[in-house]
Amino acid sequence: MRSRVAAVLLLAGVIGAVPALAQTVTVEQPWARATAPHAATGAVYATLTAGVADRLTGASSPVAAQTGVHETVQDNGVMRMRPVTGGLALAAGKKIALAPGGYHLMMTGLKRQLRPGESFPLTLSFANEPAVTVDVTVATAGAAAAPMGHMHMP
Ligand SMILES: [Cu+2]
Repeated sequence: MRSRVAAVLLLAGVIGAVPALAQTVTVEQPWARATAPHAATGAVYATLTAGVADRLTGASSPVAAQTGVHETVQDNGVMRMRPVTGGLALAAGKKIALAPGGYHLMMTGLKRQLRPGESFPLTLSFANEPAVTVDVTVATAGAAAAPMGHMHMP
């Protein structure tokens, strides 16, 4: 931590302004499942890679009152969701998948229906670096992965 602070101060001296903390997280293929009319909740999935160890602490979107980090766990054979307390750990350089059946961003208090093909903004917050806003693509209600049109083939 101390060396990071020193580096920031040094940089500030060099360019004469306080720089923003470095952005190292990339967010790939953010998508959500379509919802039924008047549904109160929705889930967002994506693949996150952080350049340095960090934590995904939460998110926000204009389409929902609240968004939190959740995980789906097996509890005596029953699938349950629970909040990830303290945020989701992101190891440096490792891809972390938020996907159906595992980690996801849970939107509660949905303000409108999410329809297939549309998109909406979502801002992800991290413990150690600036928030990132992405465009979330809405897939069909039963989709298991991101819509094909938005796949980034290597
Ligand atoms: Cu959930």
